[in-house]
Amino acid sequence: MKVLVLGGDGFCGWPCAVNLADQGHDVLIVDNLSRRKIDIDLEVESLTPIVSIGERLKAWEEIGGKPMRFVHMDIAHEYQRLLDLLLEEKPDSIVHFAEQRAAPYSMKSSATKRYTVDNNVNGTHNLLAAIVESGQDIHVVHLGTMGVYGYGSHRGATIPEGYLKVEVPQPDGSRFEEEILHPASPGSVYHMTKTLDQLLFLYYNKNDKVRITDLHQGIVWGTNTDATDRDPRLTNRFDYDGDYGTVLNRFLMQAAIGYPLTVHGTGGQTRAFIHIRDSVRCVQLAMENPPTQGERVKIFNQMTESHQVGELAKKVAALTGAQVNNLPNPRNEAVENDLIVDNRCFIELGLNPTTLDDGLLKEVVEIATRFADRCDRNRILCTSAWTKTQAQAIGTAS
Ligand code: NAD
Ligand code: USQ
Repeated sequence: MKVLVLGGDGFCGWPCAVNLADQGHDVLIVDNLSRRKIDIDLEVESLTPIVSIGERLKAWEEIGGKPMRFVHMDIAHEYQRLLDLLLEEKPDSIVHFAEQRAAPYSMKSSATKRYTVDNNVNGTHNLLAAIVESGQDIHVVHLGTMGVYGYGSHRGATIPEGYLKVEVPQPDGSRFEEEILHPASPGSVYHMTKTLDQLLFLYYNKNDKVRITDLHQGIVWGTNTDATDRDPRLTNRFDYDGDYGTVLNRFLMQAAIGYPLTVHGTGGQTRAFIHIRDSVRCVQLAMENPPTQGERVKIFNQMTESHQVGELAKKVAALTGAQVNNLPNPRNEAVENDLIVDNRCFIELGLNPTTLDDGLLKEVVEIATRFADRCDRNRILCTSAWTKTQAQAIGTAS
């Protein structure tokens, strides 16, 4: 298949693009390199040294990988170029990773809130409008988030794959059944943009029959895949800082450098997780199993297991001897939540889940240890507060 990978220079996008090329697909990466620019603005760097996109592609070809191409483009603000690209390339599928993805970054200031909404909502809408204007039948595989369902109480109910069956009571006492999009309950401006994406998909699928698969992905951990391990120049990025680092990779990296594990509050939040190797495999499975013409948006829960953050910290501490530090929570989130998730769609498509095992956890600690001298310890704490109350709690209120 010919596939455009939007955001193919990022943490999930790069190993995904490499995997699709490795599977014989014809891959064109589109990225505006905004993630690298945000690192410059924040004065942090990936813990792993990453080479430029040009060097990445050269390295991939040099080791015999099927060549990939790259187009530097901002999909949120270069509509005509995006449309022209679709008309010229006529892709079968487009995998869409190209969004600002960090909740703490989205909550830093009005400027980052507005940037996140503008970038994410415009980018997704431009893509859908361009597909319709191009007159082509292109399958969109979008990376959404488990966070659209929210992290409050689900009262022990299993979270379905996108759609919820509801019974609607009528004034005359009768009832009817309907299947609706699961109610959205975003926990940050970033997560809110993903709930807005869902409505854009619902509309363009209903009105224009655009074929869409929306992957509600959990927190991705790990760094490399078998393919990105083949040459040091293919190494994936490893975010550890308080804005972009995600919880499990942060704990593993903190353990590696002897920094007490930064558990927010009691650590009672439960989240869904998936290893980068499974993330890459899921995207491939979704792309190779598109919905049929006229089928509603396919929604998959792209996660393999759920864990409470505090329990994860204990597990990492037991494995490495790290200390655990319970810090005031900078986020406006429930003290604890339940999270039972239906992920049958991917299992039925043949996913064999990689679960949290000591070997894989140690592998991340080893990578972090190797690059420990690249870590700026001053950038580890999460300083982005959700509200004034949270800012006071963490001591950053002005
Ligand atoms: P990332 O920031 O590492 O990668 C995103 C890439 O998109 C970057 O290379 C960036 O430069 C590019 N990009 C952003 N806006 C763009 C624009 N307007 N035009 C062109 N390129 C643009 O993020 P990631 O961790 O790889 O996440 C990728 C996607 O997966 C995101 O949509 C995110 O919401 C989703 N996701 C990530 C995780 C995770 O744990 N990392 C979990 C669930 C879902
Ligand atoms: N947390 C800590 N200590 C830390 C960092 C985080 O206790 O040092 C806690 C947070 O308070 C939160 C949980 O860990 O309760 C998860 O935080 P996170 O930063 O790992 O994940 P999140 O903000 O939810 O965002 C990440 C990705 C995002 C993706 C989302 C999937 O950055 O792109 O959409 O995971 S999900 O969490 O399933 O919504």
